Amino acid sequence: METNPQQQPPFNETNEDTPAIGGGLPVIEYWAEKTLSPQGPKLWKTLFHHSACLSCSWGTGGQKGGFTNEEGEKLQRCMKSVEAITAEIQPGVSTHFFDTNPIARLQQLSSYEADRLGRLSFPVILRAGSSHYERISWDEIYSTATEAFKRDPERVASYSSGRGCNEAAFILQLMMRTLGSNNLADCSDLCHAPSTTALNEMFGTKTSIVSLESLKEADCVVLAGANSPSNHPRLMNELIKLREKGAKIIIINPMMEIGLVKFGSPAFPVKSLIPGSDIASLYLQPIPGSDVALFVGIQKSLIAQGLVDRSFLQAHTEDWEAILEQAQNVDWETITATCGVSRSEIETAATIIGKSPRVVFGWAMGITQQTNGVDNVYSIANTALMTGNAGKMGAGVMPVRGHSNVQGFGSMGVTVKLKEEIKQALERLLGRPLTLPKGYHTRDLIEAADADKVDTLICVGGNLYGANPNSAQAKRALSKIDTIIYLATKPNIGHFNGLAKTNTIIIPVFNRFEHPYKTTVESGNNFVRFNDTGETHLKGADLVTEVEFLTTLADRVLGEDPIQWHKLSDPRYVRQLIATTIPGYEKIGTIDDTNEEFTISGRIVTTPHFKTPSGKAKMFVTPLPTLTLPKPEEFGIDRPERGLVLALMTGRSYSQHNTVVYKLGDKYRGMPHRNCILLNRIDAEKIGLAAHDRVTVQGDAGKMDEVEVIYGSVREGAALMFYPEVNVIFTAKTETRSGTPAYKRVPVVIYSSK
Ligand SMILES: Nc1nc2c(c(=O)[nH]1)N[C@H]1C(S)=C(S)[C@@H](COP(=O)(O)OP(=O)(O)OC[C@H]3O[C@@H](n4cnc5c(=O)[nH]c(N)nc54)[C@H](O)[C@@H]3O)O[C@H]1N2
Ligand SMILES: Nc1nc2c(c(=O)[nH]1)N[C@H]1C(S)=C(S)[C@@H](COP(=O)(O)OP(=O)(O)OC[C@H]3O[C@@H](n4cnc5c(=O)[nH]c(N)nc54)[C@H](O)[C@@H]3O)O[C@H]1N2
Ligand SMILES: [Mo]
Repeated sequence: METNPQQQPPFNETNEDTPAIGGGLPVIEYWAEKTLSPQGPKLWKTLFHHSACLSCSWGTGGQKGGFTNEEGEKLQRCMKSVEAITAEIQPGVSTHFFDTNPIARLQQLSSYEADRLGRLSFPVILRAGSSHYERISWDEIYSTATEAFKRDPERVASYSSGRGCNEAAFILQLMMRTLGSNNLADCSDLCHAPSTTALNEMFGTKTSIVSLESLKEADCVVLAGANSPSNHPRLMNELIKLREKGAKIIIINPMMEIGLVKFGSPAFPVKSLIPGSDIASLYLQPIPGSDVALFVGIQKSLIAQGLVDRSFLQAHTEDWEAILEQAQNVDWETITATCGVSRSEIETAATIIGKSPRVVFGWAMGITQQTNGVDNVYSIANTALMTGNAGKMGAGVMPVRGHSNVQGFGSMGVTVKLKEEIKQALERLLGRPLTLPKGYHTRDLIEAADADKVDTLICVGGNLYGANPNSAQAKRALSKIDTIIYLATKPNIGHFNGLAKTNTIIIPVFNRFEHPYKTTVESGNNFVRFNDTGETHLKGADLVTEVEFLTTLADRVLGEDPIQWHKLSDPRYVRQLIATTIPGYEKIGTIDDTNEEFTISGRIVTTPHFKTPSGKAKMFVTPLPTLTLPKPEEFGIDRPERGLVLALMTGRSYSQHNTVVYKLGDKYRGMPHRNCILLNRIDAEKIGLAAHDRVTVQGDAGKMDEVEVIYGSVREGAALMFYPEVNVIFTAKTETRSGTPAYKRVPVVIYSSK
């Protein structure tokens, strides 16, 4: 067990390269640089295009164009939007590029370099034994793909990443299920699956129960395990406005992220941009992976302070007695030793939460990417329920989602855990019962492929290779699959390292703002946006839409009976099917006539009646984790006495979107390039390291050398590195109920490279 903190938090010592606030002038400078560049006019046009932002799920794009959010508020485009669009409006990869660059050379490209190659604009294939990707005709693509999809359905799989549209997602799952496959792996398996699992059991719904409108009424927001200044910058505008109204913000994060302390928002140019606005009222820095202990501590203190809403628990929840009993019985010593946060700080948090009339609890990857991710979410929701903070305006539980349409993919049924209601609707559509095999989620897919159980894989976006832990295993597993088809807008390291045994095909697709027809996506706040048509800047490019590719393939593989796939190439018709299949999506059936974007019905809960069979929220006891780390000698290193073991949190830098790197450095953490490890000065000094020294960082699957030591405001015993590069060094443990890897508590040993 890790012991109580040797040093008292806050662990707020930063390095000389860290700015005083998050956001601020660099954001405007970046805007200016990009919008005044030769690509500027195209960028501006896209920024005003009426479509959901490509970056995160905190949705933009109301009725009035690309700059408004779901509440119709203006100036809702952040720098991440500019970054994402800039990457999409790059010139096309030249025809000769693939002819002149063998795959061996392409495999040397970094994630940053792969993205800089430009947009994919014609389909290519890498055949077994060939050294080069080469252009391929559509005829050959469809005949190869059709053969591949006629294999045993249990050996056919898909993976998807939440950038596509709802219409493509719906067709993907319909095609797979009509085939008889339930192998619908999705990036959400690596992401918010623990939230989906826990919320479904507790509230009978898999998504946030808080709307943007409701968030604005909160008196307190608890934000755990989320680096929102980077990853959901427009959530910061809400936090700024809430603090100004007098609301309290409690941040829970082992790393003191500068933008969560003070954030300068361009949306408020005078009052906030330069001085920065205060964000955190209270900043707690737990040991990575220990949030359950922290929340149980808060619950214990709520009981002691008489701040539990017992009448709410009695009237609207089930099994609440067991949760109170657990909190009462576990002793403070265990709680503080597990989470490393002092009792007085935990009590302060409890007082703020218990005395605030309306509290919203939000969280992201620091909570879900843990071996006990589902328990983490339970413990947060238990705390909300104990204080009556669910089922009213201004309160509730709010997973802060990832990709801009990841939630839409889940709603459309792209999941191995299909809702019974959708299953029945699909059966009506097919006119026959559906027997669904268990299905591979993302980690199971890699394991199955590695065990030679997969013949065919279609990847609708994403970077399956780069997103998974243990890159060597991912590469080996994918190489055992006969045919892999990648649908993508831009090349990435997965296209060069995630190669199939026989045929690897890359198909270039239109992105969201280029589609020749309208599409829809769903935000993390359960709002459905209706994206306008657009056009691509790629002259003479041979692109296809995901909808067209999938319907053509399904038509060839499955024929006309019972589904006339060619009819599904009309997205209006797909929307009508969605309206009758997907609960809460009724309004999509008429959206082409009404143009009315909408909030999905039944998702936002503002009265304490939940979608569980009893109508009550169900609570779950959350065992405290036992957090151990191996000893340096267990890593098998030469001189263990020189080694220091740390709990490594792996995640995103300021300038990347998942596996796609836009800029090499992270200026808000003072990390100048990708090959850095951020740790506490006290830890570094334990093994005689100084800032900027070079170390080897070793996990259970590999090591990285010459990693630069950067001091930062992370708690002692923890460290931070960037993915996808770091995925080379570890085999993550997987949360058993959700399948999500524990990317945020990776045991590593570091030692000097000298
Ligand atoms: N610009 C940009 N936007 C994005 C993305 C992107 O890559 N770039 N990715 C999108 C996607 S798919 C997702 S899922 C989201 C990701 O959004 P986040 O979840 O904000 O992203 P991460 O970088 O994974 O960082 C999570 C935070 O968790 C903290 N943390 C780590 N371990 C723990 C712990 O044990 N407890 C607690 N309480 N905190 C911990 C880390 O210090 C870090 O601040 O963002 C989405 N939006
Ligand atoms: N170590 C570590 N690993 C992690 C994480 C972590 O925190 N730490 N986070 C995990 C999380 S939360 C996630 S969500 C996954 C992300 O995993 P993925 O979603 O698989 O990866 P991305 O990097 O988002 O995929 C980017 C690619 O999508 C393609 N693309 C972009 N737009 C479109 C489009 O409109 N259509 C199509 N067809 N393709 C498009 C482009 O080719 C681009 O290169 O990574 C996971 N892996
Ligand atoms: Mo994600």
